[in-house]
Amino acid sequence: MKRALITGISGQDGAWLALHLLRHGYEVHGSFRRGAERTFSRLHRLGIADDIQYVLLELCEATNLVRAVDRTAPDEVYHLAAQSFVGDSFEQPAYTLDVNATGTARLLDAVRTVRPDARWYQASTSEMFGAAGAGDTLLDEHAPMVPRSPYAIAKLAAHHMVGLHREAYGTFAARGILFNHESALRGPEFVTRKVTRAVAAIALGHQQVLTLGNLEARRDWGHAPEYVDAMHRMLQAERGDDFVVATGRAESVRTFVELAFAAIDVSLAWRGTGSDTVGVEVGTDTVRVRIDPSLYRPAEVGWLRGDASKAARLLGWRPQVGLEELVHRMVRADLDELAGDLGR
Ligand code: NAP
Ligand code: F7E
Repeated sequence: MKRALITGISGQDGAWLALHLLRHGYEVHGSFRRGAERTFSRLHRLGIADDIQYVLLELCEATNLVRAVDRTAPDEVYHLAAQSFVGDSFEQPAYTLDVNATGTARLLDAVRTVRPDARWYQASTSEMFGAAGAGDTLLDEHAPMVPRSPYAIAKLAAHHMVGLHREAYGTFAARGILFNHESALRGPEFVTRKVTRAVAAIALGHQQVLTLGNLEARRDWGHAPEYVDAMHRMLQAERGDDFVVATGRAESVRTFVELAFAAIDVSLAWRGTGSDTVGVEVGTDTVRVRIDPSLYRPAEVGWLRGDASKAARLLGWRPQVGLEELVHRMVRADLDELAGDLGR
């Protein structure tokens, strides 16, 4: 039986990956940190909270990392833990660097010291491409990296540090450059879940309007459970390598919003421009979407679209669930969750 250590088990990907590895017969150890989300609601929702062995792990502290790796003795380390919200990284740049970049360096060193043969998965990100995505450039593993946020800069530093361990110490290290992936377990601060929750609340009459930032940003949104499968495949390959994981289709936040409202049979008509834009429910005069410029980012990544043909060729990985289906599932799940909460 293989043993996996997943850092960040309480997050969206941690939960989906734990489910995937349990189904593949793994002994799964999941890290959590003191004082954070202790109920593991996502793991409970997937019905696997009692199947995980938990280990305390804080990336900002070095010695506890050595103990965590020693106690869990993993064959595979999936390093997912991070300050993952780009917006907050502008408010907390040094903290984000500490957790995402220095924290990764600390954990790499702990693994090299205690468990040098363990395989490493690095949660790298399309945000590292940043400005290079402009003009609908199709981004693959060789595209330039021009980060535009403290989050992306920290992740790029970690990406390089993992590459260095591969080269300098012969570590089996895979770097997954994952584009945005979403699900009903997505954190509510990210735009997709913010939209689908609000749309569900509007459908149930508990919210009137959804307030957003930049509607024009385009993202390549995929289905999270498929993306954790790609992570696993990367660590079963013959050697550690880099892979873009994406759908190849980018749509705007505006389009995502339209699809979400369509899932509750509401059509939107857009009026105004820039921060004066409003989305009005067709057939009524009710404003359903408005803009709050305070939600604009100090520097924005306008366009990200990925080319996952290497993952298809070498890992046999291909995206399955399309955007319309993804949005529909997320709205449906939020309707169920909200209706359940109201029933309690
Ligand atoms: P998430 O839901 O925000 O989960 C992040 C996890 O990291 C949580 O378990 C969190 O614990 C933990 N964590 C945060 N700070 C920590 C610290 N100082 N020490 C230890 N643990 C800490 O993120 P996700 O969407 O699952 O993403 C997983 C990883 O993939 C992240 O590294 C993210 O940057 C990267 N990524 C995500 C996407 C995407 O579209 N989802 C795309 C590319 C890359 P708490 O519950 O205690 O906060
Ligand atoms: O923003 C725009 C916002 O916060 C997407 C993380 O998982 O994926 C994620 O990062 C876009 C941006 O995700 C709102 O300006 C408009 O252009 O959902 P997001 P993200 O920044 O793309 C990457 C791949 C990661 O690696 C990250 O860890 O939507 N946007 N209005 C908004 N975004 C938010 N959050 N809230 C709004 O109201």
